[in-house]
Amino acid sequence: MTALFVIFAIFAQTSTRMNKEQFLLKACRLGIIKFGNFTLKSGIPSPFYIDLRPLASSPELLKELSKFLLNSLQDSDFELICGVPYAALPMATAMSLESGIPLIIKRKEAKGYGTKKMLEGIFHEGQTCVLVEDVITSGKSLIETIDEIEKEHLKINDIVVVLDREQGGVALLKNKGYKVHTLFNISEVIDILHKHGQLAQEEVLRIKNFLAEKPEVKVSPEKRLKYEEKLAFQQHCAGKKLLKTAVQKKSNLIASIDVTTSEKILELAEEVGDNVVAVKLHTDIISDFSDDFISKLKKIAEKKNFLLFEDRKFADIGNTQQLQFEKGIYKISSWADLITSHAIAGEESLKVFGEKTAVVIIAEMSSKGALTDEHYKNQVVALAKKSENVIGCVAQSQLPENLLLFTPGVNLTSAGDAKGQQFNTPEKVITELATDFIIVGRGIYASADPKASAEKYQKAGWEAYLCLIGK
Ligand code: S5P
Repeated sequence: MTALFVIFAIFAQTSTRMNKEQFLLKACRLGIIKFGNFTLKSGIPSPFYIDLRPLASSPELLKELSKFLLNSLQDSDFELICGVPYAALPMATAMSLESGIPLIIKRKEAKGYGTKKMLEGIFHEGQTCVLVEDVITSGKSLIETIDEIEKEHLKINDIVVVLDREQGGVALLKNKGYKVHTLFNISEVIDILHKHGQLAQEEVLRIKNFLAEKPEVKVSPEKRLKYEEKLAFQQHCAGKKLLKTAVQKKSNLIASIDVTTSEKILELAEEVGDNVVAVKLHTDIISDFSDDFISKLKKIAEKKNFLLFEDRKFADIGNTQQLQFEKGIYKISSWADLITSHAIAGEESLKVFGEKTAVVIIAEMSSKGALTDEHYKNQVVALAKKSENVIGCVAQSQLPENLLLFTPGVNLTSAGDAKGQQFNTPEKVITELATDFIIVGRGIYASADPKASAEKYQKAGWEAYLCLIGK
């Protein structure tokens, strides 16, 4: 019997069951959601705290929950059920009992003896397995579980989640190609509780404001993903190339060659090319820009294996940005692997850059008194997550893991300039912000020996990264 048939049969006989809303109200009486001021494991404050484990102590609700979860999988077919340990284990078990579909058990740690298996139960290669999770936040723990299950050659297409905290996890998994079915999201829960007089208006507003800010789960820097792991999430071809280059060259350095003649740029690109993943330009400061210059630079980029990054910081309506990107003397679209853009003109304005060029949007600026405050940054990040051609942001603080972080304002010997620039060391931005790429301008091109300086920044950046990932 297929999963589809079983699920249909369960619902055909249960027309008198409680609805989702009634279920939630009953479940809340078990204390599964608390409101107040909490600090999550990740260190961020939260006005609510969710713990679905008490549901396991109510056979009635657990059984009901399993039916809801199975119902949300009506259009999916699967041969096995697996819960993410520990909170989802009773849920997965109940789903298995309800549907007759076999359960497999994922261990949190491998046994220290015997078979050292991570998956227990009876299964065979190629079977499809649905994954059950209680609460989804960043999606990171789910991805770890998926990896371990896929290592056993089982196929995961669908993931069913009881509650989505609306903090990026669902998008992350969808980006990776999984179908995510969620029973509730936190906004819906808040609305239901308010409707039934269980949550005061001020509390609703406080929580909605918190959700609108989209506070991201901060990855504690020591838990940052490696470049190889980020490669697995990366959808954009230029983003992939950038990450691959970082691994191949053991470098997270982008040299910003802000000099004004083509000859000097070509000379510096030759000198520092081996040490960098990308060369960043401001083409509009070049006094003798020509197509010939670009073709020579492209050849160096190919030879030395780095990407070309135009720091145009577009900030106009889509139509104008498109003209600036494709036309004029620079014809940026014809050669740039990466570009920077502000997001000030909104989501649509970013679409004009097409699919080939990766866009890095400016979330925070490094200069003193910049107007890019936290509220602005959060809005830019939310937009970055939605836009397919955006691979990350320029910022001075952490980003969600699925966005790449580019940090300028990096210098080993200076704290700033007289025009507002503020500098940090590579160690600081990598260990404290988990920056993916450091952008260095004057620290390299204005030094007495740019080649030696590029080597120094490459080494400092890579060593700080290795230290962070524990190597
Ligand atoms: O916030 C920012 C964003 C950027 S892209 N702060 C910056 O400094 N940049 C760019 O990084 C800036 O335009 C310049 O090209 C480079 C920093 O150069 P440096 O000489 O100050 O290291």
